[in-house]
Amino acid sequence: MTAPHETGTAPEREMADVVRSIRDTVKRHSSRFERSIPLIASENLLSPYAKELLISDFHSRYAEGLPGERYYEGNEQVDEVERTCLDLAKRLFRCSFADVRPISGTVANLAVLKALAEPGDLVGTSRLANGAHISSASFGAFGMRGVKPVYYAWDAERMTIDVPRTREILLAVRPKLCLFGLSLFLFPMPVAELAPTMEQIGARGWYDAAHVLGLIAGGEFQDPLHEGCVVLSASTHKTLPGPQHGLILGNAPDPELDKRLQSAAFPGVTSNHHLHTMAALAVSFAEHLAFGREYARQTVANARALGQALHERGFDVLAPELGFTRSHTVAVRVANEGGGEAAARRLAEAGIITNKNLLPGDTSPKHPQGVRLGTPEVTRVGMREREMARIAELFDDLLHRQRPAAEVSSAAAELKSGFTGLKYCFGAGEAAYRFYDLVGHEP
Ligand code: DSN
Repeated sequence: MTAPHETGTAPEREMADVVRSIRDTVKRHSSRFERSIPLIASENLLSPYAKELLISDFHSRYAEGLPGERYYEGNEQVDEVERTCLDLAKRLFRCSFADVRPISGTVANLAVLKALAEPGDLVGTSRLANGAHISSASFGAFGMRGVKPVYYAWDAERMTIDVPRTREILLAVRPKLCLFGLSLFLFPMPVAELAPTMEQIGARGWYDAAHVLGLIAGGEFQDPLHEGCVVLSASTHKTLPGPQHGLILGNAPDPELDKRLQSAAFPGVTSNHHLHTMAALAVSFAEHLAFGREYARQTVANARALGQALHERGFDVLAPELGFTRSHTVAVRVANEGGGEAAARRLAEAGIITNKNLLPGDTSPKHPQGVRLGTPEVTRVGMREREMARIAELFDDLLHRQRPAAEVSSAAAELKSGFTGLKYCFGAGEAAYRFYDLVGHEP
C-alpha cells in the first residue's frame, strides 16, 4: 500500500495522521471485541473466505439489472457468481425464487412492501414492545410506504402471537398482507395456524426472517415458506453468519409475483447492488449448506443453556415454562438490576456486549426493562453449554454480587482467550480469527 511520505505536502501529512488515527481506532475496536463476550443477537462473524471477497474488485463495479440482462458491460464474472448465489439460496431454503440484490434487511422489507402493498393498505404485524422490528413502525418502512399497521394480539407469557384473538382481528379488519417476524424472536410464529384465516380474507403471508435465517436453513426453527408465507425477507448476518446484506425469497408458483419482487428490488429500492457482499453471501450460503445444521443446533442449545443458567442464578428470564427460547435469543427482565439501559452499560464495562430491549409491558420506549442476549457469535467461536454457565456466573458476579467491572472484564477476557478460532466454516482455526487484522501498512 502506498504511504504518503514524510516529505509530503502539509495537507498530505495532516490527512495521513487522520488515516492512521482511523486505523488505530478500528484496531482498538477489534482487539476489544477479541477480549469480550459478544452477546448481541443480531451480530455474527464472517468466515475468512467470505470476508476476503469484501475487498475484491467486485466492490468497485456496477451491475444493475439481472444476470445476463445488465445495463453495464464487464459483468460476466459477476453474473456467474450471482447465478451461483441465487442457486445456493434456493437450495438452502428449499424454495423456487430468490433475489440477492437488496443491500440490507430493511431494504428487502421496503422492496416487499413496494411489490405487495399500496399506500393506505392495511398490513398485519406485531407491536415494537412485543419485539417487532422498526420496519413495522410509522417512522420506518411501513411509514415510508404509507401502509397502516394492524396489530396482532400478543401472548406475553408464551412470547408469541395469540392465535384465537388474532384470528378475530384478521377477520374483522382484513389486512392485505400479514407480516411475521421479530427482532426479539424467542419462539416460532404461528404461520401455519393463521394460514387458513389469511386465505379466507385473501391476505398474503410475509415473513421477516432476519434473526432466524440461519436457524430456518439449518432446520432448527420453523419453515415459513412451507407453512403459508409467499415471501420471506431477511438480512444475512445474524444466525446466518454472512455479510451485511439483504435477501428476498419466495415459493409461490406465481411468476407474476416473482417479477413484481424483482422489479421492486431493482429499480425500486436499489440502483447498483453491492457485488462484493453478494459474492461473500454466496460463500456463506455454501458454508451453511456444509456446516449450518450443526451450527444452528448448537446456537439454539446454547441459548437454552444460557437461559437456564441465568434463571438458576436468580435472573428473571422470560418464558421459563417454555425452556426460555427455541431460537438464538434470550430475554431477561432486569428491572431489579437497574433496568435495561443501566444493566447493558454495566455489562459492557465488564466486557459483555448486549443491548437494552423493550419487553412486553414496558410503558416507556426510553426506559426498556430488558436486555436481549444472543448466542450466534459465541457459538461461532466454539463455545458450548459449559461456557454458557460460566457467562451466567459472570452476570451474577457483576449484577448481583457487585463484583467490580474491571475484575469481571478480566474474567470475561480469560474465558474468551480459549476461543480464538472460528467454527462451522472453511479455513477455520486460529488463522481465521486473526483475519480481523487489517491488511495494509501504516501510512
Ligand atoms: N436492529 C437489528 C437488531 O438488532 O435486531 C435488526 O435490524
